[in-house]
Amino acid sequence: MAILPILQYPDERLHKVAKKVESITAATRRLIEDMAATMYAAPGVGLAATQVDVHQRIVVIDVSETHDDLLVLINPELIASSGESKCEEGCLSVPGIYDKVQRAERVTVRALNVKGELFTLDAEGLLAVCIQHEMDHLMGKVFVEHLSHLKQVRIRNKLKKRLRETM
Ligand code: GNR
Ligand code: NI
Repeated sequence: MAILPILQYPDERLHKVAKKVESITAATRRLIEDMAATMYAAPGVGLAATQVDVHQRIVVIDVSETHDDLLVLINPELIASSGESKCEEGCLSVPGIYDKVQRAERVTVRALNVKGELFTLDAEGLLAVCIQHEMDHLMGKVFVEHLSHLKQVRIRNKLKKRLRETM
């Protein structure tokens, strides 16, 4: 298992749109293992392949406190959503920035698991937020893009400044 480097906003590659996984191969399974290791090491509750510069529709999530409930979503599709909730979000690609984002309260997602089996999942709470956050990544969208333009400019400047200071 390997810990993969996570792209940091603003990086153009975070805006690439991921492609559907056509077949789940040994390389796919390896990537998923590495993504899980990277998420747990960060630590984070989710990671989209986009964040590790792989532009395929693959997501790993674990919102359990014990870090032993890995959810793998391959080619996830949102088939239903309802309600509204505003929750404070953060992102491994936007370190140190937290802000509230309006999302659906409940979602139903359909995806393939690692074995290539189709399954459907109903989610609410943090899991529902996380699924929507990760599916945004697959579409090239980072959570800060849900915020006002002024906030986005401030976040970009702050991160660029921080990047300069650590060089
Ligand atoms: O670790 C993460 N925590 C989190 C908290 C609230 C809403 C979404 C998230 S996802 C984030 C990990 C990440 O960046 N996934 O893309
Ligand atoms: Ni994120």
